[in-house]
Amino acid sequence: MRSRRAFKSAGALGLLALSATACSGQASRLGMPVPISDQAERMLKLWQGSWIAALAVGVVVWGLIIWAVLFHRKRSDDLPPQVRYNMPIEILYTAVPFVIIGVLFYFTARDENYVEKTSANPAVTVDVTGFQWSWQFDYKEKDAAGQEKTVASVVGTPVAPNAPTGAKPVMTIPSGKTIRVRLHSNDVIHSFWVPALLYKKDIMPGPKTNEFEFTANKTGTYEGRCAELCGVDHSRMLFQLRVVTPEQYAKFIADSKAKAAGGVQ
Ligand SMILES: [Cu+2]
Repeated sequence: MRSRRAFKSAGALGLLALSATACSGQASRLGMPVPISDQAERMLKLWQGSWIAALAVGVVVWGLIIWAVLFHRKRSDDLPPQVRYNMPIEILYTAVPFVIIGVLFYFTARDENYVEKTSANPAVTVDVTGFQWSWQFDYKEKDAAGQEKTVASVVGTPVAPNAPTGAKPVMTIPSGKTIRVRLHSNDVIHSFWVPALLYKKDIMPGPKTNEFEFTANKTGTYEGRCAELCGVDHSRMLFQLRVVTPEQYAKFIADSKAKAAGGVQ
């Protein structure tokens, strides 16, 4: 009787802990930052879904362990009934892991296809070049002849993490538009990482140009960094992603064009 009561209160405590976690937004993201793009939101859902699946498996396993501990303790020196080969149970615990893997695989493949999808005509194309040890952002536009040209360019220098605002190179992009990022390197492998995008991708030197697209849905300034140890000043390879309204972005490009035109004279 006493053990049954202990079992019940342990269960109630577990439920309480679970619901307390679900109430706060930070905890419900399970360690992930606030997502700022459509793709990041999808990835957060995959992450949360995987945790729910893992927790469900955990609850069954913990329940079985607690049940065995409470109700099948050693009570005498008699050997318990000796059984072997319970076919239904053996089939069950062979089949169930396959079902779990199948479900996780399905959602992972579905969301990976969504996140890695590229479109024929992205609204903005940025050539991102990682170099030892900073970043260059080149904004590309097609002219009337369909020829690509650079309409704005930002080149950074290595900075300390506590550098004053403005020291880090800034990648400016409009919200609500499809952004194509093309990754280039002339020296070693770097990795483009903005935690708020819940995404990072390696930058390969040589002919391979990695690409990805995203649509930001929250304006603001977000930290970015290199996520591939690329040399002595790797930790100073910092930048910022600034998501602005389409009007502010148009002004940013117009200002850069005006500046470039002024420089030619
Ligand atoms: Cu790097």
